[in-house]
Amino acid sequence: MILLLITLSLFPLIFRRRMAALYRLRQCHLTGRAASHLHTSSRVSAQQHYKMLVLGGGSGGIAMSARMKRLVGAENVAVVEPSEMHYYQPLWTLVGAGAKDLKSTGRSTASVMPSGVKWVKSKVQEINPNTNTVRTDDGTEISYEYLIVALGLQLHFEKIRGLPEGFEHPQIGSNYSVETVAKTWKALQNFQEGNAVFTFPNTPVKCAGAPQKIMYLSDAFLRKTGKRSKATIIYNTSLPVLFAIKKYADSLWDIVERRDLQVNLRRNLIEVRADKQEAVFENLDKPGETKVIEYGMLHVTPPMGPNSTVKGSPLSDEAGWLDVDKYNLQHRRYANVFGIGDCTNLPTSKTGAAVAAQSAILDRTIRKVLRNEKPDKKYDGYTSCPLITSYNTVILAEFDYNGQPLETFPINQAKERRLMYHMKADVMPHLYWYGLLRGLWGGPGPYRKLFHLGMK
Ligand code: FAD
Ligand code: UQ1
Repeated sequence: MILLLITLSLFPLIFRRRMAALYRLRQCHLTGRAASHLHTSSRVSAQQHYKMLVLGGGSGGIAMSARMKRLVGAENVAVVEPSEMHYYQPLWTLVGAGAKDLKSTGRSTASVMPSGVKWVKSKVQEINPNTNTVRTDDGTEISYEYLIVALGLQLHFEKIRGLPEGFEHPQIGSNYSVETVAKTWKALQNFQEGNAVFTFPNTPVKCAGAPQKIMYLSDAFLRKTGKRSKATIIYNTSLPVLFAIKKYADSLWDIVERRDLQVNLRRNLIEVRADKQEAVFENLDKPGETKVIEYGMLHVTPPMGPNSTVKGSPLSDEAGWLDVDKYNLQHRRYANVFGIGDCTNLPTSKTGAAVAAQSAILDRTIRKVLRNEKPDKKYDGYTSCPLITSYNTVILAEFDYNGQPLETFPINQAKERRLMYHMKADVMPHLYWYGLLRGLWGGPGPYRKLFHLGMK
């Protein structure tokens, strides 16, 4: 198993070298034009046109721009992204628990942008698929032949009364944003006694396991520091289940019972009175019934929703998500528009692991569309959630559109394992920076098939 892990983690590094060599060859070949191939970060000032325009430079946007560079050449690809920094969000769970440094989760957007690809450092304000144009916040119009939408989802702390201003108080944190994740670690360290409360909102979220991972880590931290006996740990979730996939939920229920963690289903956080250290929850099964809980520490998972630019465009479905075909990721009404990741209405759990699998499918779909052929490869909904259950164990949940476990390794992944913790904390970041973002990691599908050969 350790050999397998080493192979997995070396894979992107090996390919990085190969791709770098290929890139150098290409640069020599294009000597005369090489200078214009270095990507630039500039505000756009005139009308621009690109064959392949990518909206959003997060996980899906950078992965697709690397893949599209290989397909159509860097000079034909542009990415619209306003942020100077790119973050590997999955590590924020460990930052909130003091096991990783926030700095180690971020790199400059310039450093992750594939070289030669144009970085338009602006915010997309409007998408007009009927004229094949987008407008940025400085009023510039960019036209495109093909559009890839990777705008992520939006956090809505403001939908909880008392937030975001409540974060000024030291007992509250949230692993979900770069501004609030360090506050989780502060609140955990400062906790003395009383209720430690963790929430899950009444909306779709990204990485649906993250709201409870921080509870398990907090429990472990309080045990380590001798404060656990003075704490009541409460997980108030809007969902009717602890986790959507029964195989993993069964293991998690075992853990919460063993570690004396209180789980209350169908409880939704509606207000934080930070000055009084009170959190107000509504009972979703009994409209009008609310309960006030005093806390010594509060971890908030905010309500989330579609990206507002997608929602305000003809590309959205009724709920505001990007309306794409669930198998080939092509827009359902505009054939030259495609989507990936958290901004889409793909009926699977929104994760970076899902983005990885989607990037390989979308690459294939676009190759086919460019050749006027029918997309053939189908996305099975693969998604994964490494459920961190302590400072050295993980349950590696992996499943598909049907909620069926789709496990990579030929072992029972519903068991807490140290090995999977190392995968999560040490291997995955490399897979992300050198594999996914360089368009070289399309999810573990091929490895799963290899590891299960002969097992059928
Ligand atoms: P993002 O990576 O969020 O990128 C969206 C990009 O769009 C951003 O860069 C943003 O600046 C840009 N953007 C937004 N609006 C505009 C605009 N108007 N114009 C231009 N650009 C815009 N996933 C896992 O697989 N495993 C995990 O263990 C895991 N744990 C997580 C834990 C936490 C605490 C969090 C927060 C997330 C976790 N995830 C995990 C989820 C994962 O990070 C996301 O699912 C993934 O990043 C989605 O990629 P994306 O490209 O769709 O969106
Ligand atoms: C994955 O591919 C991925 O992307 C790099 C993650 O980070 C966002 C993950 O957390 C996971 C679990 C996967 C799936 C990969 C394997 C090897 C199971």
